[in-house]
Amino acid sequence: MKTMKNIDSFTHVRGESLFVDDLMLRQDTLFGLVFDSPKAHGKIKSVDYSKAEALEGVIKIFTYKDVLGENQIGGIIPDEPLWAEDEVHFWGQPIAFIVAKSEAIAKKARALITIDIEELPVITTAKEAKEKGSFINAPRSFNLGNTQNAFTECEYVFEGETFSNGQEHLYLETQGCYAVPQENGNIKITSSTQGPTAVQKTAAKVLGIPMHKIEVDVIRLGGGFGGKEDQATPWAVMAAVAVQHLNRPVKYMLNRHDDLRMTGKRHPYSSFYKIGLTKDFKIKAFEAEFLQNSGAAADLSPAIAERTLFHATNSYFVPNVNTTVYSCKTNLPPNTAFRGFGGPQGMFVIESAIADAADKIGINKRLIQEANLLAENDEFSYGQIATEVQAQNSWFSAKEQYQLEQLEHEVADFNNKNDHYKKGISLMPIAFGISFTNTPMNHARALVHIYQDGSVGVSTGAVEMGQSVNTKMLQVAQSVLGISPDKVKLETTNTTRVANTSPSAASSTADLNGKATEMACNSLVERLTEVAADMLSTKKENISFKEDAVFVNDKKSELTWEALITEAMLRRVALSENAHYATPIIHFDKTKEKGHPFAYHVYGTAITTVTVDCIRGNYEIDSVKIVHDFGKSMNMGIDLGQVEGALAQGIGWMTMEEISYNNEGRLLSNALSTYKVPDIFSAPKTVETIPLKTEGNQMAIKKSKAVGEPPLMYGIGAYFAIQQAVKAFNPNYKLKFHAPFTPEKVLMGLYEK
Ligand code: LUZ
Ligand code: MOS
Repeated sequence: MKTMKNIDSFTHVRGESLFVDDLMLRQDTLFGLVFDSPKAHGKIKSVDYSKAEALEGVIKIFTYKDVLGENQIGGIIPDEPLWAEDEVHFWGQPIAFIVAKSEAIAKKARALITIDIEELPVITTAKEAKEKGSFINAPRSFNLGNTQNAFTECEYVFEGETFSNGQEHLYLETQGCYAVPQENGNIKITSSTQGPTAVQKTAAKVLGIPMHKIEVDVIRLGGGFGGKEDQATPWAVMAAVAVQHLNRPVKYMLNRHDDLRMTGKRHPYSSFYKIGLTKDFKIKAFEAEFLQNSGAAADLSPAIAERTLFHATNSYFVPNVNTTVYSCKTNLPPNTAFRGFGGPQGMFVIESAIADAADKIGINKRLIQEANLLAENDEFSYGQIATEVQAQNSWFSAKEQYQLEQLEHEVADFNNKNDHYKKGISLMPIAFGISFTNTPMNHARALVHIYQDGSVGVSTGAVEMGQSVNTKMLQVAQSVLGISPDKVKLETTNTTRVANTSPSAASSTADLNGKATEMACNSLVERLTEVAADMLSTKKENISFKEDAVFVNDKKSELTWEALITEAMLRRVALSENAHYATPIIHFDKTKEKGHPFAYHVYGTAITTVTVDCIRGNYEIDSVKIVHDFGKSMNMGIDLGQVEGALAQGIGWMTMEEISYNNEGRLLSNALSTYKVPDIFSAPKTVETIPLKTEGNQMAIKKSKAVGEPPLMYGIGAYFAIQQAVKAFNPNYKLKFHAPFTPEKVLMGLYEK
């Protein structure tokens, strides 16, 4: 397999790639630091800044009083102040922004601030919030058929409860920004954000100035995973406020502790399900109530809640569905986007319901899964008709290519022969919808310049965050123009070159920005074709561009790319092009909760095998064997990296990453000593990925398929494989659906009576 390397790999391995923290600073640069709430809920009686302000080197301490525009950063719902005014709603909520001559001074100053808070009752769980009627917005429901009637016709009906915990993004690069004053009150912000336009728009609103006065530039991110879709914004805006007042550059990089404490995470969910099956194991009806722990402000919670409903039946066809989600307002930091965006939380519930049903009926879970896989023209609960479905294809090809029955045999055999180690095996199918569920967000633009020496610069709205989107954009430009990769450069993501962008999110960045790049390059090709046809005295239809040259009737001519560009310049042909792409077909009607929100779905199946140490309760993931629908992958190396990375992240979420807040709303897992993420020892011993042979999708770039988020949900398989192993050791174990399945919980399950 030979694919183009990530174009950043050379500078990455040499440590030369630039991130916010690597920027050369202007000499007069100042350093910011947030003073945040030491309580989860209360009224601010007083704050004493006098000692901090008196400290040598402290320039100014900013609060909501210094906001000249609106003290408001809420994206979907305006319910979040940049700085707290008279109340605090979560531990870690920003109250003030200290600007000093050095980070060390700012830190010293922070310790000198005293605050008096009159404490109010703290809610940390979604269930408690629901009991108290504390919600972000109205609940949403997706319905299909009639579940009440359907349950009466079912042979089996089971009900139960699940919980899945939050997850820390743990991007290698913490949140940060550098804001620099320009002339006339303009400000340039370099930010580690997935959403440059969100930063620009929010900064303009808070500062009370037009958007054109704010330029946001993004070089690349050291990881985002959703954590920088919305939550890169406040730090950048605070720095911009300081620049507005001081007319000096301000830098703010969060240290890891501050980042962990002050930022939101994946949403924990408490859920209830009711599943009804016929005697041949068809899921006839499914009901679920999802309680999303949204935290103290909306952030992206309503959109995430919506995606939970979209994925509540995973890759199964269920004719009668009734699902409701509540965004529950609690006193935790506002939870936010995280790879999968509520989808994984939804899928965990139906997989739990199926496991529960299988256990109680006394059959293998996979028999129920297999009996219900989506087929062509099946209807999702939200009205979209499934087409080009690969649910059964991926399932059965995983079964065959990995010889599932043999694997199951080996597990059973191992379990017969071993008393203190037990193995478990599970299958995890996925179907993940591609597009922002909020239809108006599905657009992107690209700006392509051909310079007069034939080299090319490409700007798009895509943010490079390690997913290699820039490499894919380069491949698009280079292949459409028929030139070698080294002729193309990807520019930074900048709001002055590509405006009004949607964040790089929803697995859609390469599709949306790639299509725009393709369109811009096609327009350039069209124009250059005319020049070439004229120069070579042939018809336009005979011309094509390949190998840095002009081809006539598929034969290389004398005319090189460079010579063509030189001539095009002399003829005053425009060598720049801007293109706009908006995903066709998709639509959604929220008043009916029906429509066709997704351009397409990504499918796949993973087989996970684990070994549990039944003395200690710890476990190893032996192998994960995947059949994944890449479409016609543009770059297999990059796409395999996405599958493996997402899988590791999914396994971490399901098995070991345990976010913990105490009853007062204080984050206990506030360091990597108390928050365990997968390392090389907890990674699966082997991961195999076989690409499903499919046509690919027209709606995706170059008939590939989006790959960023879908494979995360393969990690859910680890939960159920461990559960099987526990059950093999202890037949009395009652299935619980409470993720992560940590070694402590495994141990309790192994010895439960
Ligand atoms: N972000 C967003 C997302 O704003 N809308 C979405 O539908 C979405 N889906 C996945 C990940 N991020
Ligand atoms: Mo997202 S969860 O920023 O794709």
